[in-house]
Amino acid sequence: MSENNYQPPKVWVWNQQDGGNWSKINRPIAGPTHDKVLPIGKHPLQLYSLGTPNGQKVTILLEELLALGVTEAEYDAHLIRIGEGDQFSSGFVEVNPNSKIPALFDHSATPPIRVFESGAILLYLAEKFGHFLPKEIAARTETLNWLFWLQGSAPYLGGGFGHFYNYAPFKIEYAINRFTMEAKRQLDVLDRQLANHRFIAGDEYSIADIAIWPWYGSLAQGGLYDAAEFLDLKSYKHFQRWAEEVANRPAVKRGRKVNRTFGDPADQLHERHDASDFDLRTEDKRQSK
Ligand SMILES: N[C@@H](CCC(=O)N[C@@H](CS)C(=O)NCC(=O)O)C(=O)O
Repeated sequence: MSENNYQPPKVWVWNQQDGGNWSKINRPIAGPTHDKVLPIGKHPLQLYSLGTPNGQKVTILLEELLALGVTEAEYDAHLIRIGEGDQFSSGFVEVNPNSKIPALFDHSATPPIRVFESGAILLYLAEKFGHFLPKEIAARTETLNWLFWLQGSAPYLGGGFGHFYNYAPFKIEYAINRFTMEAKRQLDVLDRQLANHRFIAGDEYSIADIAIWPWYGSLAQGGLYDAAEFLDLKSYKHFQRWAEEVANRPAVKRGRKVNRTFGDPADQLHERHDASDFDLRTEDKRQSK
């Protein structure tokens, strides 16, 4: 194994040059960097987000609710470009003091309710509308087990494996080994659970699937980090079967497009204010005008 000779100093001092790809946005302090009010659209639900896996969780749930005919779940999705520091505006810090997408204001309440942390947003919307979270105590608890599992596990996949395998300015064998081991262990957890269940928490599609798919399902389909071969993803057969079934749901396909700023322009809907935006305002259409 390769080594280096770095010794931590007595007191850590921030060196902005050290941050690799994310050095522009990573800071050791919280709080706003500039004054800016958030835009407010026409629906009660105002989402401030970006089409990363954490952002996709919420737009997939909202599209699933709308597909069930829950018209009160209509929403405006405003784009927060985290690479440009939009998450540090005074308005965004009011909706999420942690300065991370996704964040939601529900204006159907007075004063409006703020919801941050994608897991909290999924729980809030599932409870508010009474879908995708079973009411019976055992099934509800199992669903929440997996929702909390995802919130605790995904940072090892994204901030750990994804960071060191994909984003770090140089490859560190120790870090890649440590987080690959954990990512593969997590994949095996999912594969074993899905060997006996159609969906993550049982027979019913739920916010557990909606939370887990954008991270692990997308990874399974080669959509994250281009690591399918490295992680030998095809060997997790039950997990692959589930990933494909969820990916084929029309609401999942729509939810993945919202606030997306990368990939095929036909799959990017930077802002969503109306259901017709999927037909009229994707980037391919906007660019050809
Ligand atoms: N635990 C949070 C994580 C959210 C998160 O990490 N969001 C990232 C994008 S996926 C972000 O906004 N990063 C901006 C930053 O770190 O400044 C959640 O689940 O909502």
